[in-house]
Amino acid sequence: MNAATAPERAASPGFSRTVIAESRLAREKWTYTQASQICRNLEAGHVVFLPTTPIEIPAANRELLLGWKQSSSLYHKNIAYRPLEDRVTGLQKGEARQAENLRRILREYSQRSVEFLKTFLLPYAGKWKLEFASFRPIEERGRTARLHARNDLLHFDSFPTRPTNGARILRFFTNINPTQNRVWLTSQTFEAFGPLMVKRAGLPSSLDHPLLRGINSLARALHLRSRSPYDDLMLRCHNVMKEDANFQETTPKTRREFPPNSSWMLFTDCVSHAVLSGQYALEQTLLVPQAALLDPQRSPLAILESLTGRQLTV
Ligand SMILES: O=C(O)CCC(=O)C(=O)O
Ligand SMILES: [Fe+2]
Repeated sequence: MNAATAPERAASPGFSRTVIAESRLAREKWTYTQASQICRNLEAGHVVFLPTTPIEIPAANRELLLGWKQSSSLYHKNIAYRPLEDRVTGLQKGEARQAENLRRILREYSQRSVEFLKTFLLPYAGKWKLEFASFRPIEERGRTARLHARNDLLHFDSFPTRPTNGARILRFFTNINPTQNRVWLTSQTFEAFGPLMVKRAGLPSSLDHPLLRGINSLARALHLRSRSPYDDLMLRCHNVMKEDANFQETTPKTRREFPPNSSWMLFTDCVSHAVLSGQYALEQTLLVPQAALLDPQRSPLAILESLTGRQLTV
C-alpha cells in the first residue's frame, strides 16, 4: 500500500476534498500512523480515492456483472448482498437464474473489501459491524425514483429502515465499468451544514414528546431495540435536504469523477453527495461505532448532541 497520501487540492473549510492514496499492495509497509491519518481524513469528511482499485475482480466475474440486463422497472432498486446471511436481495423476476453466480461474486467482493480495509483502516479493524454490499447495474443518469429515494439529489445518508444509533456509515465503492466514469457531486460536510440544517428544519417534535420518551426508556429497560432520536434527526436532515429545490440548485458543489477500475471511500453520513451518472459499481458498507472513531467529537452524533443538549442514542 505504499501510501503516498496527498491532498489533491485544498478545499475551503466545510467542504470535502479528495485524498489520493496509492494502493500498491505492500501491506506490510502500511503503518498504524498512515492508517490513522486516513481515518482522520474520513472523519473530517474527505473522500479517500484509490486510482487503481485494490480489489481484484476476476475477468469472468466482471463479464457476468457487465452483462447484467437493466430491468425495465422504473423503481428498480440496487441489488443488495447481506454478508451475514450470505443472501442476495432485490433481484427481479428473470434475474433469479443468475442469483447463485451473483451471490458468489458479491460474497467475494465483500470479503476482499473487508480484508483490504482491515489493513488500510487499521484503527477500525474488527470494531465495525458488517452491513450490506451492493451491485449497481443501472445507469444513474435519468434514473427515476420517488423524491426521498433519489440519489441524484445532494444528501447525507440515513437508512430509513436500518437505524445506526450513532454508528457511522462508511462506504467503499468500486467502479467496474470498463469505459465510463462514475460522476458525483459533493457539497458541504455535516460539520458545516448540519447545524444550519437543524436550525432551519427545526427539531422533530418526537424529541420532545414525553410519551415517546417514556416508550423509549421502557424499551431500554426491557432491552428492546428502539429507533434512536439520532436516527430520526439524520433522516429528517436527509429528507429536508432533498425536498429543498432551492438548496439543491444554489449550494456550491464539487464535481467528482471516479474512473473505471478506481475505488473510493467516505463516511456518507457526513459528506453531502449525489450521483449524476455512471453504470456498474460495487459497494460495501460498514458501520463504525462511536467508540472506534479517532475524532468522535467531529461525528454527526456529537455535533447533534451538542446542538440539542441531549443524549440522542438509545
Ligand atoms: O451509487 C452511487 O454512486 C451513490 C448513490 C448514493 O448516494 C447512495 O447509495 O446512498
Ligand atoms: Fe447516498
